[in-house]
Amino acid sequence: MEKLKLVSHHLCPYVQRAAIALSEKGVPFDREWIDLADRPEWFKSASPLGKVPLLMISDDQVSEPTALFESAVIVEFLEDTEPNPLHPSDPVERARHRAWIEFASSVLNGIGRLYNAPSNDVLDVETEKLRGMFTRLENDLEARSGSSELTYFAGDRFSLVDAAFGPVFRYLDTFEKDADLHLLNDSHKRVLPWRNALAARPSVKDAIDERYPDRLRQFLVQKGTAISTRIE
Ligand SMILES: N[C@@H](CCC(=O)N[C@@H](CS)C(=O)NCC(=O)O)C(=O)O
Repeated sequence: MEKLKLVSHHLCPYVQRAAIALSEKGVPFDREWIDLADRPEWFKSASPLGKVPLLMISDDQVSEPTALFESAVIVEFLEDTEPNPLHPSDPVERARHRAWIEFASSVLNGIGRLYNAPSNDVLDVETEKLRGMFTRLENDLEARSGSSELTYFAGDRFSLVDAAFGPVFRYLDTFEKDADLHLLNDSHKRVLPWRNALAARPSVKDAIDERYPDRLRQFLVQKGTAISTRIE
């Protein structure tokens, strides 16, 4: 039988996407955590871009495992091979979901720029840009849902868009609690309950270990950037 191993880093949101998809599909998998600051040789040869996640697929004990790289490719592979679809069946809807997953990646890039901001002025600019992105998301949710409630991005059914945004919203917990930095406000009427629903979803909770909040806090403190000075 095929064995799957997800090569992971404790803070990586793209690793979390793959872990969430595996868990939602009920697929058993092992994890191997690596230190990106001290990459093992086997990882350097297995990962063409030097990045996590990797999904290692072993058919038997004899041949070398196949290493899939890029989270989007990994989750699409799981869609192709495993039960419990996380994409809609309608092609237009499916394409729209893929586009919002790209949007989630752009938000992650914005989060990277935010925590790397060297000064408070740049931090303010990046904060405003991210608020604008969450407002764009809010407007899309509002346009699609009308007066009905959406639990997840597409309603009651958990999708890969949710797997992409669960790790995005997780950053906000630390930004709010440790740096008093708020990217969402009361105008995000649909984004806020969606964020709460994702935080309560077992697959999203289990995508990290219990030391994640401390590790992220430590990572932000060690950055030595504007956000570091906001964390005591
Ligand atoms: N497009 C990639 C992004 C993955 C990525 O950026 N991984 C980061 C950690 S979150 C990484 O491995 N960085 C190491 C590096 O860039 O050298 C994906 O979706 O898998």
